[in-house]
Amino acid sequence: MGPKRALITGVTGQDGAYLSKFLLDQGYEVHGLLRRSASADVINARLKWIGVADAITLHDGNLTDLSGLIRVLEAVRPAEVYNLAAQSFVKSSWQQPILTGTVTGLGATNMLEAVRIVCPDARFYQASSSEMYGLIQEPVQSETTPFYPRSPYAAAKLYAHWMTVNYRESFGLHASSGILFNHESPLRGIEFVTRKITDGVARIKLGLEKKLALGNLDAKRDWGHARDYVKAMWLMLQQDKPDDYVVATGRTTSVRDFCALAFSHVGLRMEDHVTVDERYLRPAEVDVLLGNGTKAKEKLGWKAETTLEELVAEMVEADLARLKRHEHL
Ligand code: NDP
Ligand code: GDR
Repeated sequence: MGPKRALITGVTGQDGAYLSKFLLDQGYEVHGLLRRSASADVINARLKWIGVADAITLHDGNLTDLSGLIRVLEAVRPAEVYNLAAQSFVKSSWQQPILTGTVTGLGATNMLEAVRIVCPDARFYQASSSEMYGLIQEPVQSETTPFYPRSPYAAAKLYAHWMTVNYRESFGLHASSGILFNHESPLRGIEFVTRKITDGVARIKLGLEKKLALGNLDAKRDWGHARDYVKAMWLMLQQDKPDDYVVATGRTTSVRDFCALAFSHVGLRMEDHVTVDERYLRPAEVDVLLGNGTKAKEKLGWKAETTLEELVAEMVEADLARLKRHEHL
């Protein structure tokens, strides 16, 4: 018997890079779905940064194209499928609600269908999100907290989440849904607030910029490190029974406090540099998220290993190093 084979959709994203590295370290043969782009030179930048670009096999495909997904699954025959691909930027989802619904929502159904048709014994992971809690119905959110999505993105994720549950219950798929709270890293997309802040701090420290314009500084998020969170995804698929799990740190922090931490890491004060620009406000906001990860701790033996302070330091240092090398990611 050869090594276990995994297929990751969204392999070129933040989590795709960390999960690829994690699975390769576990001895897996890793395959990824690659959405074709004219900018082929930058598309696997994260995989290169983390050092796995040459170790994984990429297959052309798109979540919106069921027949292509079927062909990829027929070629790979994976034991585990991680569905990480999505239009994942909440703010863009108001500008592109139909695309977001098609990729983030129906795309997951396409993947479930492809698995059901080609390899129904494969284990399936769906990247669900704390955004599904939206206008929170309980101060601390667990697997039993009712959902209240507040964006086209969150509504699409909720549909994908319930389809995952539905395919598990209807067809007996080993399909699990990880309700992951925000997780960040040096590989976070530049448009998300944490990376925008650490990149901005590094630019200001190096004298490349003077100001950093942000939106709602009062929003609070439960922020962890992507490196820790991909391990939880894998642990879910190692369980005898598929299930849904909240993955969170149990600590919530405002954008303002995250920002203050990042500026103080380089000896600067955020008050001297941060401005508020209403272009970055959203039509509807998710004010606060805070996860209860007790089930993941008890059943998976998982807990966050990186503190917020360590995360901020790692991200700021990575952006300083990247800018000094004139590299962009
Ligand atoms: P990213 O935005 O970094 O990555 C998204 C990935 O999806 C990219 O590889 C992107 O490809 C791919 N993709 C987008 N559209 C398509 C498509 N039509 N067909 C195939 N691939 C496509 O997200 P993250 O790594 O941060 O997150 C991974 C998943 O987890 C996402 O589903 C996200 O919504 C979800 N999630 C993330 C959380 C977080 O805090 N990071 C928390 C909870 C859930 P390309 O590189 O070509 O753009
Ligand atoms: P989020 O992440 O919407 O939680 O979704 P994001 O970092 O975009 O926003 C977090 C909070 O910060 C506030 N904010 C700003 N956000 C951005 N992007 N830019 C700004 O300038 C800014 N200023 C303040 C936002 O209003 C918001 O309250 C992420 C994504 O990874 C989703 O795919 C994932 O599902 C959830 O996390 C969990």
